[in-house]
Amino acid sequence: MVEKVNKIWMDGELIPWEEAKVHVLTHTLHYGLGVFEGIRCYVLSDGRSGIFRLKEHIDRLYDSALIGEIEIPFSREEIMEACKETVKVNGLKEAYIRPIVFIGEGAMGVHPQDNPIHVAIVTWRWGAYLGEDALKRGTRIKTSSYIRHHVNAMMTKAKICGNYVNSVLAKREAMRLGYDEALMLDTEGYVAEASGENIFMVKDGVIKTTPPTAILAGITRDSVITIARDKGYPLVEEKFTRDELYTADEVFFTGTAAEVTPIREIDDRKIGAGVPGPVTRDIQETYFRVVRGEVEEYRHWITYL
Ligand code: PPE
Repeated sequence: MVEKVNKIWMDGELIPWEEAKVHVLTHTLHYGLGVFEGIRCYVLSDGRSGIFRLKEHIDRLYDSALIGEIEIPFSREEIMEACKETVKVNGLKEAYIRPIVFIGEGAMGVHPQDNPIHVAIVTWRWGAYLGEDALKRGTRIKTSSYIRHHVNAMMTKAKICGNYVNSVLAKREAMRLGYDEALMLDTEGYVAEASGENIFMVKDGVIKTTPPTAILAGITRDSVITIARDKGYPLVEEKFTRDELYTADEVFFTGTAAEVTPIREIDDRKIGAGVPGPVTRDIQETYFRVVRGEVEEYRHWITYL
């Protein structure tokens, strides 16, 4: 359950949590065309709070809106300021920030005509996405019976609300079968991503991640690619299959919510020694130092509250 906070930003105003409601004829509720983001704000090691890669998330929100032909009635600066304001007004030092842009009530039918565009920003405390234990010991995943979207069926570069029906179905199936997360393949059968995370593998010292074609181009994915390359690890963006993952030395997830989560088992096969490997641990440890503002060279990724 999301822990309630005092205020939600809606259409330019901070309003009480209980009043942030929508009409049942909200177009997005019926047809799924809306766009959103997921951003984290961390307590930094100097005691201040900082939002990680706020600009990149807001830029992606606008890209998603462009892909979905939704015109956001606020400037990027206004939305960034509103994200900061919403965390502050709720007295949160650490938070998950969820901006959502949706089409309101007016016309029905798949053509949204000139229905109003609404923007809301919600903040709450959100701990480890796949659990604290998963961060330390690794998570267990299963190849899904659902495949990820074909690139011309859904726009995979956009974080569109309706895209997530596929994620919900896959996640439910994986959990019902006793796993923590779903590994999703693309329409050609190659590894794509998970219901809410990108995936990386390590084999013989080389890091591989899926090319950003049929996946959401994760901002954590980008941070990890940058960190890994700066550390001197060879890294390629290349297609790979599920059996290549089975025989990898290490596999891990990246995501704003999931951060860097090691994967210890895929389809009941242990990955490597069945515990987080040295490359995963190195990157995870650095990632947590980076988001807490401890690494000078990446401090420009942080927006101080
Ligand atoms: N793929 C998908 C499908 C996805 O939803 C996410 C984020 C990622 C990759 C990683 O992207 P990034 O956060 O930019 O590194 N998933 C968000 C929503 C999770 C949810 O359950 O809600 C998130 O991590 O915030």
